[in-house]
Order: sequence, then C-alpha cells, then structure tokens
Amino acid sequence: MKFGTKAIHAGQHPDPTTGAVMTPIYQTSTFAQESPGKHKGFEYARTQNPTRSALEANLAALENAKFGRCFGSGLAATDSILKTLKPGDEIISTNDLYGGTFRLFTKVYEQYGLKFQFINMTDASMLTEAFTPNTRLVWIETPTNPMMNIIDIETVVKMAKQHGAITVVDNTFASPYLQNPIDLGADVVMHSVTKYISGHSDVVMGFVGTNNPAIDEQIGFIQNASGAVPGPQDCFLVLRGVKTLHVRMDRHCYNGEQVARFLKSHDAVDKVYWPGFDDHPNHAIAKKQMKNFGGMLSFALKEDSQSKAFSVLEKLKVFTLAESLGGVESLAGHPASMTHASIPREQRLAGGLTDSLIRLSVGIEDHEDLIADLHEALS
Ligand code: P1T
Repeated sequence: MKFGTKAIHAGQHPDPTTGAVMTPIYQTSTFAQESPGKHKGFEYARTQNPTRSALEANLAALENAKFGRCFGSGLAATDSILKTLKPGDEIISTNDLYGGTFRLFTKVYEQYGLKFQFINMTDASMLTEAFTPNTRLVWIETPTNPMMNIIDIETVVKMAKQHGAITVVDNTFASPYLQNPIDLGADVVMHSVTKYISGHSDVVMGFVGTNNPAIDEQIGFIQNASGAVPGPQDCFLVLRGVKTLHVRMDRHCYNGEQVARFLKSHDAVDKVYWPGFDDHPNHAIAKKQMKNFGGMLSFALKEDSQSKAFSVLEKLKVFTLAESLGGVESLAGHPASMTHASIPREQRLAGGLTDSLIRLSVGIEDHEDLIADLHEALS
C-alpha cells in the first residue's frame, strides 16, 4: 500500500459496535472484565486505549515499522528510549539538535550515569573515533534543528552495528512522508508528533517505532511503567491530522523552496540553510535519503546581531513568532534565545547557530504572501 492510502486507512476500521467510520474517542480510564483477566484486550487506559492503539498502528505503518508506541510529548518518547539504558552506558549524539533533547540528555540523564558525546556526524571520521566499548546508542537528528545539516543514516547505522550499538533517528523535521529511517537500517525511529504528523499546532505528542520485538517490549514496558501516555482526545486529533500528511508535506516542500530561493537572493541575508540547494554541503545525502527537502529552513543576516534579528521577527505579520514547527501556519523563531537557549553560546556558535539566525517553519499558505511578508520585514 502506498503512503497516502496508509495515512488514511492504516490501523483504522469501522467501529465494530456502531459502524462509525472514524475511530471514536474512547474517553474512559478503565474497561469492564467478565472475570479477572478475562477482557476484550483492554484493561486500563495507561496500558492500552483503542483510540491510541489505532494511532500507534497507523504511525507504525507510515514508518514501515512493525511496532509503534505513542507518548505524551516528543521528549517523553525520547525519555522512554533513554530509560532502556543503564548507568555507564555511552551515547553518541549529533552536535546540532533540538535544545530540549540536549537538556534532557545533559541535565537529567548525565546525573543518572549516562555519558554523552555530541559530535559533527556529517564527518563520518569523527564518528569512528567516538566509539568506545561502552557505546550503546547513536542518536541522530536529520535534518538537524536548526542548522539543517543532513546526516547519512545508512553510514551511521553501519558503523553503529560494527560497534554493537543501536541507532535511533529523530525523524521529526523530515516526517515519515519524506524519510523512513527503518528502511535505511535504523533500529528505532522517533517523532515529535506535535509537528508535521499532527500538523495543526493543537497537540503535543511523541512516537517511538521499531521492527525489533525486544526493543518494542522494553519501550512498551516503560510506556506502561512510567505512564507518559497521550489521552484519547489527542490521539483522535492526530488521527484526523495524519490523513492529510502527504498532501500537506508536498505543499510545505513547494513553499519551502520558494521561500529559500527568495531569501538566498536577498541583500540583507548572509546564508540560507536549506538542504535543497545544490551547494548545501550535504545536498547529495539529502537527495539520496529524502523524498524531498521539506519546509524547514534557517537563515543568518549579514548584520549578525540579536537586535537585528529581533527587529525582523517583530515586523513579520503572516509568519507568527513562536516556538514549534510543522503546522499548516508559517512560524518564525530565534533559536539562540528560544528553542536552543539551553545550549551554551560557545557550543551554539561552533555549530553556526549565530545570534542573527532565524528559523522558519514554512506553512501551506500561498507562497506569494509569505515572500511579501519576509520582503517587508527585511527591508
Ligand atoms: O515538543 P515535543 O513534542 O516534546 O518534542 C520535542 C522535540 C523533539 N525533536 C525535535 C527535532 C524537536 O524539534 C522537538 C521540539 N521542537 C520544538 C518545540 C522546536 O520549536 O524546535
């Protein structure tokens, strides 16, 4: 079955009791049992809920994963993956990643004895040197947030396997429509469902998918034991949003390209980070592993100051100045003071995240209006 058909049908069946075509919101915390342990597959809504099960099956199908689990946020999904590790285990991660993930790694999990290295994985030779006998997991974000670097998933997976480590890919920026890490050999795929999958900026949720039954069993155990599950109402909203994921993504990609090309030609703009440009350093890898280049991009101003960036952001009218991404509406953000403020400045600058860097989540409005808005704000 192809992607659009799966987005609309996978995991969903008319409700057996009423024939309702759309999966109902099973707003219940518990389920009746005929005799202790004798039930219809549902006991208690932290453990399973039919609305959540339908969504989990749908998202697993979109990622070509056998198993999928939903969580109360993207970070709760990440948290569940880290809970499969033990003190002394080592993790190698991309050096450019969502600030909240960095904060969870360094401020929460380092104190429980996990060890992290943050390296530039666009350079595979640096990765070779980073492995130790204790390396258990390689964490990739690609495209990276916010510098739009592209990591070669197949190459990293191959190296991780040689060292007995598993590879996890945070696939949030690409969405399952543009990139499927499990098909490229990754052991685990993770999403902030909050973003493109939900698509309407009205839900916070996370997802973990895998083909490995042992990993899924661990993640399922943690999902139930720690309990960071999403409610049925949110699962319903995501089931509704995901049905148009393929249609929305095509428009995000188209608009992203129009905006990227406009910014590249603008006098006030120093650099535009968008993997669709021929001269993007990782363009060839993006072409190899992604179906298209997405609607996320960042740009730096010629006058590299926070105040200049703030004045551009304050003038935008169609783009909303806000955290987050992946919704139908266009958003703009200032990573240094917003999404990535928890990363020390020197570390940010080393990766190119300068004070004037502006990140755009290009929505699905008419691109002419988006370009006119940027033109006005930059002039
Ligand atoms: O916000 P939450 O659903 O918990 O997801 C966290 C997360 C994980 N991975 C990536 C790549 C992300 O971008 C995020 C959340 N990011 C933002 C809120 C942001 O504006 O970048």
